[in-house]
Amino acid sequence: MRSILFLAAALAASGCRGGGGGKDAGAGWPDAGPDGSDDLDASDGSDASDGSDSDWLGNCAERAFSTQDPFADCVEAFAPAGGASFGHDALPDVVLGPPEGGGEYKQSTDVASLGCGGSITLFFAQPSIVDGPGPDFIVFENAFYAYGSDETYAEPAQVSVSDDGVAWTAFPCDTGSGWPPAGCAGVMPVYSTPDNGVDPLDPGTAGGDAFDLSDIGVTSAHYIRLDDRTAELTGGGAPCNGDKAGFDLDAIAVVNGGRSHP
Ligand SMILES: [Ca+2]
Ligand SMILES: [Ca+2]
Ligand SMILES: [Ca+2]
Repeated sequence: MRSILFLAAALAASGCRGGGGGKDAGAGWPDAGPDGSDDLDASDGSDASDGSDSDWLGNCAERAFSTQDPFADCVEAFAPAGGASFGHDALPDVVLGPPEGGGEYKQSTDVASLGCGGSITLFFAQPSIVDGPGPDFIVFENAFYAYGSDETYAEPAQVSVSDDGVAWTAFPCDTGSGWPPAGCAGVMPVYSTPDNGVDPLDPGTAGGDAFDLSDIGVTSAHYIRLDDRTAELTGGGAPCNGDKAGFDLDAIAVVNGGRSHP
C-alpha cells in the first residue's frame, strides 16, 4: 500500500509540475531534483538512491543498523500528497543523517517534500529518543526569512511520537495562531550544516524546531511522524502547488538519546 501511494504521487507529480510562487519559487529552487549523489551512508547499507525501489521503506524495527549516529535511521512510512515529488528520488538518505541548513535567508535543497496533507514517519534505532533535560529532538525543515521580514516562509507539520509505532502522542500544532504557528515543525531556519561546524544537536544554535517529550508526558520514542499542515496556515495556494509543495524534511536530530532498540 505504501509503495502504491508513493507511485501514485510520483505519477501525479509528473503531470502537475509548475505552479510555484511563494516560498519555493521565490528562493530559486532548481527545477530538477537533487542529483541523487549523497555523502551520507544508507543506514541499512542498501542502495536506496532509486526512489522507485522501496526496499528501504517500512519494517524499520526489524532491520539491522550499522550506524549509531544521532539522526533518523529509517523511513517507516511515506505518504506524500498533492503532486509533491521533490527529493523523493533521493530517499531515504535525503532525510537521514545531519541537516544541511542554508541559514537565515536560504533554504536547504537536501529535503523531501511532503505535499499539503502528506506525511512521513521516521524510525530511530540507536540511540532512540528519551526525555532528558530540555529539548529532546530537533526537526529541520527549510524555512527561511524573506529579506525585510521578521517572519519565515513556514510550511508547518504537526509532530507526533511513538515508542512502538502503534500508540502515538502528538505535540499540539496551532496553525491558527498566526506566525509563528505554535508547536509546529517547519517554522525556523536551519543554521547547522556539515561544512560549518555548527552543532546539529545544540537546540540553541542549530536552528530548526526543537521538541521536549516532557511537554506531552512521553518518556521515550523510537518513531517520529510529521503530518503536513501547510494548507491550514496558508489557505492552500502557491505553497500547496508544484513538486515542492508543503513541508520539506531535511533531517531530525536526537538531542537526548538513550537506549538501543531491543
Ligand atoms: Ca526533555
Ligand atoms: Ca515546500
Ligand atoms: Ca537532508
